[in-house]
Amino acid sequence: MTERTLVLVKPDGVSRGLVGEVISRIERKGLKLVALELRNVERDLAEQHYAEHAGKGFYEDLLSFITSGPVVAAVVEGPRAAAAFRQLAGGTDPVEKAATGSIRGDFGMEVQYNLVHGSDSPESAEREVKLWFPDL
Ligand code: DAT
Ligand code: MG
Repeated sequence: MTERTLVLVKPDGVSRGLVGEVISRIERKGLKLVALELRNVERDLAEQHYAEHAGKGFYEDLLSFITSGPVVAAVVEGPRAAAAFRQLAGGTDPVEKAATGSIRGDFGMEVQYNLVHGSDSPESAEREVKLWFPDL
């Protein structure tokens, strides 16, 4: 059973010139790109995307950050795509949780600036793909 997941290269990843690096890792892993777009994120989309974090201490900073500059949004497909990309991304904290060899482990220093987003389950992926790419 193939599966789709939503990947974002967040504003820090785009401004640091790591889009190609992230896409290259997705392709080398064996995942397939089915949509890819550079876009500015409206506050409304950011709120819906991060709805599960509403009310948390870092929520406002998270929304400011994700709307601060262009992101690259992608839909990636393959068997267990959500888990496969989460493995490529590494844990949320680039220093304490992300292994060396992962995107966050190799390029990140701070939780807030951890470069990429990947849906955390097939169910989240379905919701997020619909949200970002309603016509797909
Ligand atoms: P992930 O992006 O690994 O799915 P998450 O869903 O728990 O992590 O959080 C979403 C984003 O919010 C995360 O990528 C970075 C930010 N974030 C999470 N925990 C944070 C914290 N304690 N302080 C600051 N930012 C945080
Ligand atoms: Mg998450």
